[in-house]
Order: sequence, then structure tokens, then C-alpha cells
Amino acid sequence: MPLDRREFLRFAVAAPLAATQPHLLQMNGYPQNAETPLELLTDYITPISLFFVRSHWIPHPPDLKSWKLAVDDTTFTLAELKTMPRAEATCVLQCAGNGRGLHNPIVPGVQWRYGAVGNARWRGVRVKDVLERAGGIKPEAKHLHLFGSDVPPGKVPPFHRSIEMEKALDDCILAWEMNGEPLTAAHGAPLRLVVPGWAGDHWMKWLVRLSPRVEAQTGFYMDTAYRYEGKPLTEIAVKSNITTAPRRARAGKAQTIRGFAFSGAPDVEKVEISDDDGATWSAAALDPRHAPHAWRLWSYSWTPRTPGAARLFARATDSRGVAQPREAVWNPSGYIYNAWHSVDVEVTA
Ligand SMILES: Nc1nc2c(c(=O)[nH]1)N[C@H]1C(S)=C(S)[C@@H](COP(=O)(O)O)O[C@H]1N2
Ligand SMILES: [Mo]
Repeated sequence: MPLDRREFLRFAVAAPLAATQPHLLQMNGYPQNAETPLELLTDYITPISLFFVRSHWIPHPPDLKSWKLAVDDTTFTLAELKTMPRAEATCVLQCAGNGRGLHNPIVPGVQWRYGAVGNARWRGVRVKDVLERAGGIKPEAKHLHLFGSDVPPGKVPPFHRSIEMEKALDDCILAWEMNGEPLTAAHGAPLRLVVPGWAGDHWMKWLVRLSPRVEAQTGFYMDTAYRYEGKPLTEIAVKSNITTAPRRARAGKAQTIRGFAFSGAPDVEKVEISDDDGATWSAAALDPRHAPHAWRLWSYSWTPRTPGAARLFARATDSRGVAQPREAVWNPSGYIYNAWHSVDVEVTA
């Protein structure tokens, strides 16, 4: 992705942490919010250098030397966690607000377009194993409260959250590794929560404390933010994006269109392409690489028939049979945008 000098300077000035991620597009100047240009999301495993970053305010990562994870009164050093059985997951991390900037009418918040999403290999230990080792899991503890080390400015409420214990015990991981590398500060070093299939707000970074409780956490980031249709937002919605398509193509000549698709359901069943405004659809080929809640890369060989303006739509259907809708459901916080994605191609004779 060629960056012009002005764009490059914008990074250097606005986002010191993003300086190691020269491809990302910083979204504003105060917290670090940087999305990946869609045309660069072509790998099965998104490289760390391209992976979007979303932090509510200036990060305040723990001191790695003195860091410990507290589970109420029990503490674990990273070395202690590393003696436990390893757990690994390859899955999508998507911000709940990815696509907010595409909602109409516009909604306030970071104006993410397509790139607040990536697919990575996360490695660490199961939440379940850590809680068991910290004294067991009481049946009445239905919620796991999560605390990171970041501190909000002034009177801004803290990013305190909890997750349903059922999900935490099912498949959540406390990860210190991303794509085989130690987690970077931007992505939550030394330890973050991985919540396969659920939106990014659950994926607490810079974890310092876990606390199993009877009740869910309260406060702004539980009771006001991250709610959808009156309930806490959990799973991400089925979605596909086109990453690769020509701007111009010749009638009768085959072109390869590529993209990715994912869902809160464990897998994607199919991706289809339409060049006639959704009247007819043809199946794209799904890349075999997959894991539960990972994305699927897909490709489609398209031969434009007639010269003129063409518009290609992609639509995914997940393993529960839920299809991506033509229009996203507008909501006041602009969450979970998943309308059919399209690209325009000029077809010449
Ligand atoms: N402690 C802490 N954890 C956090 C956040 C934060 O601001 N503070 N942001 C959350 C949100 S909204 C998202 S989308 C993901 C983004 O993870 P990434 O920056 O590694 O891509 O982290 C989540 N975890
Ligand atoms: Mo997010």
C-alpha cells in the first residue's frame, strides 16, 4: 500500500504507537484507533503489522517485569501460566463498530469502514484451567469480571466489563501470543482475553485481574455502550468483504475476485457473487483453511459479459443458514454493520 508523504506524516504525528504499523490508517488523534485498508486483508492470518488497533484511550500497558494476573486472591506470573496446558485458537477479532462509518444516517463514534477486523492465531491458556487452578468455579458465579490496566482520562468511566461465565468456560483463552509472537503492547501485552465469535469489546487487553461474580458488571461500558436491541452485544454477524477486484475489465475475459467471510457462527457455509443486482448468484470457491470462528478466504472467477458499468456483490451464508442481508440493520451505536459489500468495475469492449 503506497502511502504518500502527507499520510505518512499524519501517522508519525498523531499516533506514536502506530509508527510500527505504517500501513494502518489512524482514525483519530487521542485514543489509538487504526483500521486496515480492506485491499490489504488478503491473508488467511492477518500479519500483526497490518492488524487493526482499537483502544479507548491512550494505552497504559502493565510493567512487564512486575506484572501478575490476579484471580481475586490468587495471583499468577506469566511463567506460572506458561507451565499450564497450552490452548490455541485461530479466529476473527472484529470491533463491534466495524462499518459504523457506512451506516446511513450517520452515527457518532469512530467512523470505521471495513478494516476493524482481522484473523489471527492466538495462544495461551484456557480461562477454565486458570479459574480451576485459582480455587475452582462456584456454580453461582455466572459472570467473569475483567479488568485491564488502562486508565481513562478525567471523568470518563473505566472500561470495566464482564463476560458470561458460560462463554468464558466454553472456549475463551488468556493469550500471550499472537501469530506466534509475544503480544505487542498495542494488542494487550502481556495478556488479553480471546473470545471466539464475539465482538472485540469482550477481548479485554492488558489484563490484570479476573473476578468470578454472581452479577454482571455494571457501568457505562455494560449498561449503555455495547448493547444491541436492548441486550449486550455478543456474537458478530455473518459478513463477507471483497478485497481484490479490478477497476476495469474487458468483456469476455475472466477476472479473479477475492475476499474473506466470517460469522459468529463457527463456520461459513457459502459465499456467492452477483453481477445483476442480486437477481442471480454464483458460488465462490472457499479456501480450505479454516478453524471455528476463523474467516474463510474465497475466490471467484468472473467473466464480464457486456461492456459498461458493472457492480459485483458478495453475500455470505453461515453454518447456521443465516445469510448476509442486503441492508444492515441501522442502530443508534452503529454496531455490526454487515450489508452486502459491492465493488464497481468498468467493463470495456
Ligand atoms: N483494556 C482494554 N481492552 C480492550 C479495549 C480497551 O480500550 N481497553 N478495547 C476493546 C475493543 S472495543 C476492541 S475492538 C479490541 C481491539 O483489539 P486490538 O486493538 O488488539 O485490535 O480490544 C478490546 N479490549
Ligand atoms: Mo471495539
